[in-house]
Amino acid sequence: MPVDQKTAHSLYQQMLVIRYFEETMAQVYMEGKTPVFDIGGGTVPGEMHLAAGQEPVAVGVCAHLRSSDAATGPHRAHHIAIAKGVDLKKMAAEIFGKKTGLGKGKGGHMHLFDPSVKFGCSGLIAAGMPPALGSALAAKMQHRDDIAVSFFGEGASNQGAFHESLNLAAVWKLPVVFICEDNSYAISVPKSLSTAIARNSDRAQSYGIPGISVNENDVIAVYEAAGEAVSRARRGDGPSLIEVHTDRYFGHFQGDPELYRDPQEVSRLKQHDPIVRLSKQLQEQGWLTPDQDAAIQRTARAMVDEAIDFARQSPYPAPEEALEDVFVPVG
Ligand SMILES: Cc1ncc(C[n+]2csc(CCOP(=O)(O)OP(=O)(O)O)c2C)c(N)n1
Ligand SMILES: [Mg+2]
Repeated sequence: MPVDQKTAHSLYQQMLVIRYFEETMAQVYMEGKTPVFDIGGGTVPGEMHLAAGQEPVAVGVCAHLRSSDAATGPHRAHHIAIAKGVDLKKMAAEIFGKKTGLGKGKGGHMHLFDPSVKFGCSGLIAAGMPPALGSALAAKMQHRDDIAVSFFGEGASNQGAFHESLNLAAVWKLPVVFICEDNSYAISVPKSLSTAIARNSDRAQSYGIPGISVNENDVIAVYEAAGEAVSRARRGDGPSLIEVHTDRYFGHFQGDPELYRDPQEVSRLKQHDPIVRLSKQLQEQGWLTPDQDAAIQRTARAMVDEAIDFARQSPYPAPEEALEDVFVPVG
């Protein structure tokens, strides 16, 4: 499915929104956590996993989705939420722990949930895979042509839930697309130390479903591969697995000393930055003027600034609301 000019502009803008959001979060997160790193302190207490560099995966896939399609993500999921259409202001407020957030500030950055666009994520790796199957099964039983997409990291591909989900989706021919984001690391563990084969997409064959490997961190390549898999799922031909080789620019979490990788690695990766590359490519083919480029960048920046301001200005939940909207053990 080749990309047209309007879609290309939209892919570009969404990648910029994600990049600006993640870069802004990296700064906001450090407020109140210095001089000695205090993970519980500051504007955004707790862990923070950012996805700058991985924009092509979420954006290239979600461009094919409707709000009635489901998408599940892991602990690193801001990019997927944004690409799936989650409200940026409510998402920022949730990350800040504010009452105006998606989960009234009680989920935080790893537990973003938005039923209006059928998006959810979880801090447990591979835990989004079975619920994606559930959503796909519901669509199939109700004769809707909605699908479900499950995003997870290459580290999660060694979890039992990965294998069980692929098998069940294949046996029941469910409308699911599995997206493995291979960013080369699971925390500090390189893929070569955790996985005996080079490509997780090869595992699809053992479940009798198509496995596709996208070797470049490129939004157009992802868009084209995902288009095929989404159409296949929508027309009732069953699941597919797509693995994308992508790049993580920040540490596993903010505050990660990253002793497991060469300090020059990220600057080398950034030489092939997918956002810069797309802008250049579109300009060269006459699809983007410098003025249009500047306008798209301004719009993306304004969206992020507005969301962060909204989150800052929103109130915290009141202490007496602490037990509302949460599961409380009985007895
Ligand atoms: C079930 C489970 N086991 C262990 C962890 C701890 N953990 C958090 S992230 C992570 C690595 C995930 O690696 P990958 O799937 O490649 O995702 P990435 O962080 O690279 O996006 C682990 C082991 C967890 N959150 N859930
Ligand atoms: Mg990984």
